[in-house]
Amino acid sequence: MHKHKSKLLIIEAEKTFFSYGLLLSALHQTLMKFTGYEARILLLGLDAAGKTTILYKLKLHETVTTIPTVGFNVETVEPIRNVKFTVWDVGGQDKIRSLWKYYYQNTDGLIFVVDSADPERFEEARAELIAILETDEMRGVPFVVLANKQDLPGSRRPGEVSEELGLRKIRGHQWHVQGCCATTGDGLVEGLETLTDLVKQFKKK
Ligand SMILES: Nc1nc2c(ncn2[C@@H]2O[C@H](COP(=O)(O)OP(=O)(O)O)[C@@H](O)[C@H]2O)c(=O)[nH]1
Ligand SMILES: [Mg+2]
Repeated sequence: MHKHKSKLLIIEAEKTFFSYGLLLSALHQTLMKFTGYEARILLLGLDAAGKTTILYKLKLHETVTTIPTVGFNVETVEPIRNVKFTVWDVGGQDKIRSLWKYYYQNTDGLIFVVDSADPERFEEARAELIAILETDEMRGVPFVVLANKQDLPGSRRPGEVSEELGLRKIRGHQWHVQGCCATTGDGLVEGLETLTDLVKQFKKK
């Protein structure tokens, strides 16, 4: 009986290791599609949406440089040469909003993370996303909304998150909604893959 149990445990551990390895190699393959040119990706969302968890899950934290700017922390990550992710919390920071423009420049793609289990903040998230997309520097930039925390009971499905954010009314940007769970990694590579394709189309223009 005991023997049986420990064997199960090992199989379980291997499975976790295996899928984690797969996640990282899939991420690497996705990012490698960018080689040959520079790609600048913004990873934004309200506080507690799951941005830092995503960086850790994708093992992007090892290269994080935190730039403490007056009022907000900017994290910059370069997982492979010439591919740069810049991360900060958006929301309720009107006084420092003018500083963000500097980071918006030359952006090729946006990942906007939403906590799908917190519908009370959908409206705030929607307003922030619209404000970001409306700045001149972000004109035409494609984006992927990560409808995060799909594992939590009561979390809204990607379609509903899309509806609440009014994505269909947004003009001039290619977009996609991807359900995900940052703690397990489910959906993260799929979301990045879609963004990669959208960015490549955008850059061709
Ligand atoms: N259940 C669940 N919790 C999550 C998920 N992603 C993030 N969290 C939790 O949500 C909280 C905020 O996450 P964090 O990454 O710090 O958000 P940030 O402020 O956007 O960087 C933390 O307690 C995370 O563990 C998820 O997919 N599922
Ligand atoms: Mg964070």
